[in-house]
Amino acid sequence: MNQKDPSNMISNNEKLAADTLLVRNYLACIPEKNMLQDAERQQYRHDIKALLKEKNAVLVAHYYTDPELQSLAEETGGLVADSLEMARFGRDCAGDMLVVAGVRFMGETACILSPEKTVLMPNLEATCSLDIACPIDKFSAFCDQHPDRTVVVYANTSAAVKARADWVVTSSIALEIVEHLKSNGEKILWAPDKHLGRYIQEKTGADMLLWDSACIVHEEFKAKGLMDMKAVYPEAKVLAHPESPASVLAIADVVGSTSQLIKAACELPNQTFIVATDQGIFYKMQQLAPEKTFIVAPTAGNDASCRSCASCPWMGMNSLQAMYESLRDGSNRIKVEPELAKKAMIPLQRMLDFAAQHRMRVTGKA
Ligand code: CIZ
Ligand code: SF4
Repeated sequence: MNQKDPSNMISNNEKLAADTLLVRNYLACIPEKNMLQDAERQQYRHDIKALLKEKNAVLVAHYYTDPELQSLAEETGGLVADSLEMARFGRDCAGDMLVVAGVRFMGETACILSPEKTVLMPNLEATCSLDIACPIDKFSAFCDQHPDRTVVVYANTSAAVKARADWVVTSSIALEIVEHLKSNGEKILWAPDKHLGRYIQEKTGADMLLWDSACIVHEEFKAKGLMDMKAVYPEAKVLAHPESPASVLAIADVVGSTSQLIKAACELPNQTFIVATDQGIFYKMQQLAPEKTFIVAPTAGNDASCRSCASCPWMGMNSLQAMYESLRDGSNRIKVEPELAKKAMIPLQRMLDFAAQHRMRVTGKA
């Protein structure tokens, strides 16, 4: 699919609207975390800790998940991180089982990198608007139309899409990888996030053909509201994830992946930050910089008129109760068919090798 093919855009948008509705309905049916009584929450936490131990399982949680799960991961020797670190840690940690609190592509990646481990997710329905908007059949046809281009896909894609790619990238390493490809004279086909793709294109000057889809959370940040908020907090720095629209990035003081934004929040001397990414990240920012103030960037709407209000509905499917049940029953096991996993491993491994070498170059440490 490309921008010039409106029929594809319509069908993808319809699918996305339907999926968003499905998620909203689903969330309406599960108990709200703040509706859990304190004693009930404590019981779940206690039981999850006991089950993790009993099953020799490690909990790996994304920065966008409920702080309740992030703290559980930390307290049990697991990890809270971005998708690149989650993948690396999951592969390298001892343990027979990984519990991935995040969205489906993260569970699939864990499964591909750690075929010997059992990988569970609290909810297998937790997907991502970017994954939904990049179905393998259309993506594959798009690649076939451009055989001269190196195919680079964002980690937020299905295992099948990864298997069709030359490179997988996450937002924390995308710029460096595209720079590298450009210096080799390669032309790029990029999917699926158009905002991140355009941002990288501008930064690197690489020849990139972009797939046309977006994250429903980041797309809702609006430049006008952000300008108004900056007027109220003139001392604040604006931190934005590159999945946000160009008009928002143009106002931001720092544009970066989740880990890069957390680093900026800690290192910059400012006291106040307006943050344009999923609110789950505030847990880690506040933990590392307790004396600072973090404010969520304004979104297009509020509550009922808002598709996400800076909270990913799919990340929100990771509840304490769902995690407890999946661990107790060994349910929601994520599997990737071995042949497909083998193919998807190639571009994933390329990214991990590149990241390790890059880290070596930058820090002198592997
Ligand atoms: O790669 C990830 O973890 C995501 C989805 C965002 C980011 O920038 O870290
Ligand atoms: Fe996907 Fe956006 Fe949710 Fe991340 S925040 S999982 S990119 S929909």
